Amino acid sequence: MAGFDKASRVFIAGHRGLVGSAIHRALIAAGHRNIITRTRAELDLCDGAAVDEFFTAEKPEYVFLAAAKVGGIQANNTQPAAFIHDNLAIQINVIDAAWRHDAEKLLFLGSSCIYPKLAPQPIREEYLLTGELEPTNEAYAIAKIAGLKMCEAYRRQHGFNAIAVMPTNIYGPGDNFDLETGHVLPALIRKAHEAKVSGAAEMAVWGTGNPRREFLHVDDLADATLFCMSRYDDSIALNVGVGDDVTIRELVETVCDVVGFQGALAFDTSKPDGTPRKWLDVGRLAALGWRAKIGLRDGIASTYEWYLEQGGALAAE
Ligand code: GFB
Repeated sequence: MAGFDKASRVFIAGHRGLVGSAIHRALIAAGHRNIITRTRAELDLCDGAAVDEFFTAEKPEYVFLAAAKVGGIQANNTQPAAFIHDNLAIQINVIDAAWRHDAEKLLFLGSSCIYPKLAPQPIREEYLLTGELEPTNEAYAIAKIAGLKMCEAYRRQHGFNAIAVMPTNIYGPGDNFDLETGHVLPALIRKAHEAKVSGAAEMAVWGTGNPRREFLHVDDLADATLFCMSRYDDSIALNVGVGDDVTIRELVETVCDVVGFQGALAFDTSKPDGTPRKWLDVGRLAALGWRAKIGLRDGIASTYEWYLEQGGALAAE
């Protein structure tokens, strides 16, 4: 077997999502010639029989499992059944089919929210399952933990080369700018832009502004996933982050500066803060030779540019 190279048959599950589309761009940029994709209309990953048929026909050698039901704090908090159901179904169908149809390797994407709510900071990989989860995203976290454990179990029982990475909060082109279901960074870009355009005196920010979050540009994450697909073959799910975090207040100040909104900030404390902090220890991946390259301010500026290119608020529809 030649290993993961430009001729490998690579399936990106979820190639239209934020992460999957970045992996798609990165694979094309790296010269991959055999990339297999399916839209949701072509292949429903929650449908086990359809997934099996797809693997029988296409026999992918390398699988990036980037398909997931994701959302911000509000979506997670209000749709727990959909988050646990869809994520478990996708994971069971894709991981199992990849193993049964003799894929060489699968990369699964976890998330930093699967660590305990009050984990010591920065969060090391071994803190997984050492405490209570954050209630606002418990259903999503349980599904993602099951995915990691499935990779571990298939490696142990079947010798299947399934690896996992745990990205911190991701943002970038292709993000969801919907104010109800999206994450904080795209929501703040949209709010600051709309406040500037309408001449509003203030913009609303959820929670107290005190929680701390770490933000990783999705192109950095895609680069890390290609790096791991080429060079990492172990059962420990690797943290992927930038090694640095900011408060939500600091984040919104940078966003307002980039966008050019100079009005006031109105913190709405009827909205949840979520986990107080989730700052990843990225020492393991750094020791293997990978580091994030895109700074937060530059990443926000290019994401804002992308948002404007999509027609501003229309990008959210
Ligand atoms: O990004 P976010 O929705 O999710 O919110 P989490 C992060 C923080 O930003 C919270 C605050 O403290 C929010 O209250 N925030 C301030 C806002 N203004 C806004 C706003 O306009 N919109 C949003 N969405 N937040 C998610 C998990 O947690 O992180 C998911 O629910 C997932 O499971 C994701 O893992 C990475 O960082 O709190």
